[in-house]
Amino acid sequence: MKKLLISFALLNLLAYAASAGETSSSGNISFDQLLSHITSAPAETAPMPEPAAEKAAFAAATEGRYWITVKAADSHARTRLLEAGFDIVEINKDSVSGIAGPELLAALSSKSFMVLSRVPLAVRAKDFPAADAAYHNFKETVDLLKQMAAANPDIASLFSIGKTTEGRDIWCLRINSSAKGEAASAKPGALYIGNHHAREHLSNEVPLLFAAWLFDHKNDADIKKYINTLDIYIIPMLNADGAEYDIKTGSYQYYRKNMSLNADKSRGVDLNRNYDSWFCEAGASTYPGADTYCGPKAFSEPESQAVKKFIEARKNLKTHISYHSYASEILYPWGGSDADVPNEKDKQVFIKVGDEMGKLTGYLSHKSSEMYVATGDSCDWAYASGGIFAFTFELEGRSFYPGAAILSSAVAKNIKAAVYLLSVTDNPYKVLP
Ligand code: 0X9
Ligand code: ZN
Repeated sequence: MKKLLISFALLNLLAYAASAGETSSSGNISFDQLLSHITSAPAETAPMPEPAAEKAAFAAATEGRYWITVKAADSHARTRLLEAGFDIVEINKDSVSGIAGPELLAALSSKSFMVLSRVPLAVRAKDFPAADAAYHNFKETVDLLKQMAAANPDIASLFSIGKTTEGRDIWCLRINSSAKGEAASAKPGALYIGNHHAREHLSNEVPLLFAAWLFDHKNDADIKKYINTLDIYIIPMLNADGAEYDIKTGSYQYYRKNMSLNADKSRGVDLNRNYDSWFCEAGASTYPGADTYCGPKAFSEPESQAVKKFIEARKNLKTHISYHSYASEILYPWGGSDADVPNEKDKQVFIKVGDEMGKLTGYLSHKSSEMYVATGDSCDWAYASGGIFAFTFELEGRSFYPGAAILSSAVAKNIKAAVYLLSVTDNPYKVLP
């Protein structure tokens, strides 16, 4: 129902914009129009009262699951918790919080972790904002990508980098004034990926709306220069299967992983534990049912395989952001080891570029492993294998489902950081004194 209403609202918006002559000269729906659609919350997109069937589905999905807080004094304790299969969602001074079902609760207690509090998930969920129709599901994401590519044929192209577990295309929007599609380019490249994790829907919106903003601003002097001299790739929804599963019933499922069927018939591999960087050595679980399950082997998953092939085929890539949520943090390698990256110049670039993007977003920039050591993450692999200056952005919010009201400010500040990354992509070492 919601999806129909969104399409209707967007059609109305487009019709209005066209009649008022407000579409950009290219005929593209503009970034401002997308944002005003989000912020004005027209009557058609107002949340519908939850029907009984949806309430029942939500109750079933959350039954026996709790929002728990567990004592954990430092990053090492946090790593042990990840290894027990606990997906850390929030980090507090001496504790962490996240979601646990009965099996995990039993495992935590057998390993002597101290559970400080537990709140049934359904109770907590009632606090979440419901007016999220402005977020883009898979079809809406693909439609918008196609529309942007079609409206900007001189600088944009769209292609699939592979299929997900369930056979959806993993779409990549490329912005480059000369090379199109999968053609090689010698221009320095920047890569933005969203939605490794299913329920982190804001991490699709940020790169998607960044693309819309770039097209809107393609004639600004600095943006024009980046479009003419760089090779820009935006893959907003890597884990489309998981993202769709998370919203399928109309009620959020708190789902993190992809949709692989595991050997024990459980669902899903944590894609951000499946890359070949100290695979499954720390901060990941070998138990298939766990939220931090690393998979049977590195790159066992079609989604991480697609990213591997994509990056390995493009030696021109210099910079990268992988979007996640939520912590308001910018993280750089290593994440799989307490050590700093061994190359001192690279380390200084990570610190400087991270700090600059931190100033633009208000996020805290620091080494990934200071949050917790977790191996197999995409940015460690991208840096180790391709020398790419790869940053994990933990976007803002106070939950995985922060509501539509957060979109305009989160997107605006992250556009600044994403543009800053473009400004150093020609030569990231130029930030050094
Ligand atoms: O655990 C993750 O994959 C990321 N956090 S999230 O809540 N989005 O799941 C953080 C990845 C940071 N990388 C490491 N610490 N290795
Ligand atoms: Zn994530």
